[in-house]
Formats: sequence, structure tokens, C-alpha cells
Amino acid sequence: MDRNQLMESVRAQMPEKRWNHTLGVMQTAVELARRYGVSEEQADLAAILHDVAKYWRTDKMEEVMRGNPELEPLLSQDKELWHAFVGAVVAERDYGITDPLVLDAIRYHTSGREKMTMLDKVVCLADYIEPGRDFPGVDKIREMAQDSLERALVAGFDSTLSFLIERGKRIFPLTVLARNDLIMALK
Ligand code: DGI
Ligand code: FE
Ligand code: FE
Ligand code: FE
Repeated sequence: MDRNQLMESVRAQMPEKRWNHTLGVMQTAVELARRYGVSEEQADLAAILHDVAKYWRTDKMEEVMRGNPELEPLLSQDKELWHAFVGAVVAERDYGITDPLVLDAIRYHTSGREKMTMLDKVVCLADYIEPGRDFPGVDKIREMAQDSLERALVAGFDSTLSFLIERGKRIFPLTVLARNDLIMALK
């Protein structure tokens, strides 16, 4: 499957609006990759696939997660987190992606994790600041992204955490670990 076929296949699995978001993440991820010396090809590929499972039906996601010792514990976590982990499995299983860096960038694009790779950071940050995103403070994070991937990403996680706290939602531990680890590295 070439890149165009991959894009068409991913596009067919989501509404128009989410595909436009994906195009934005592709563009921003490649820009960030160039700026911070990360492979543009890996950034592009991870961005194309990052939300592939976002609009999958719950039962289809559960099917992927059941019996997989790494994904099974996520069944008791909020569904918003599932698509990233399921997306990494789908990228490998259905699209033959074998590059562990690309698969990890897809897997951790929502939550982050401790010791994020440069590619993880690029994709996760691009997901926050692609041109179609509009949330309070996004322009400030776009500015920060010019100077520091880490500072911008912490600000992105801060906005997610505030959003979750305002709504009384649970916080996924990997997000806390990711933020703490980035702050440590900034000192
Ligand atoms: O898939 P996107 O909308 O492009 O963005 P995303 O993959 O970053 O997913 C955002 C959603 O994930 C949003 O509804 C908040 C939710 N989320 C992110 N981190 C956490 C979380 N939800 C919970 N419960 N806990 C988290 O730590
Ligand atoms: Fe996502
Ligand atoms: Fe995100
Ligand atoms: Fe996304």
C-alpha cells in the first residue's frame, strides 16, 4: 500500500472533520520534525495513522483490546484513551507498520508517557496545535512550540488536565508521568 492508498483508507474510517484534523496534524508534525531534527517521514506516517481508530465502534475497539495483556487494563479506563492504543495495534496489524518509533508515537499520542521520544513529542504536540485546533491558550502553545517542544507539550498537558479536572474526570497516570518527566528535563 502506498502513501495515497494509506491516506484514503484512513480517511474512509472517519468523518470529514476528523480527516481535516488529521491533515492538520500531518502538516504540523512535519514542520515540528524539521525544526527539531526528527525524521519527517516518521512524523508524517504517525500523523496519518494517529486517529485511525478514533471513530471505531466501541465493540470493535473492545475486540482488539480483549485478550491483549497490554490493552486489556485500558478497558476500565475512559474510552477517549482507547483509540491511541488500538490505533497502534491497527497500524501494525492492518497496515503493516513495523517501525516501533512510529507505533509508539501513535500509541502515546493522547496520554504521553515517561521518557517520550522526540517523535512521541512531535506527534503529541502537533495533535494539540494543528491549525484547526481551537481551545483556550492554543495560540500561546503554538508560540512556545517555536522554542521548546517540551515547554509547549507541558502547556498542552496542563490544558488537558484542567479540562479533565473541570469536568470531574479521572486522570490517566501516564499523563501525570509524562508531564512530571518533561518538567524534570526542563530544569
Ligand atoms: O483524538 P484527538 O481528539 O485528536 O485528541 P487526543 O487523542 O489527544 O484525545 C483527546 C481526548 O482524550 C480528550 O477527550 C481528553 C482525553 N484525555 C486525554 N488525556 C486524558 C484524557 N482522558 C482521561 N480520562 N484521562 C487523561 O489523562
Ligand atoms: Fe487522538
Ligand atoms: Fe492530544
Ligand atoms: Fe488527533
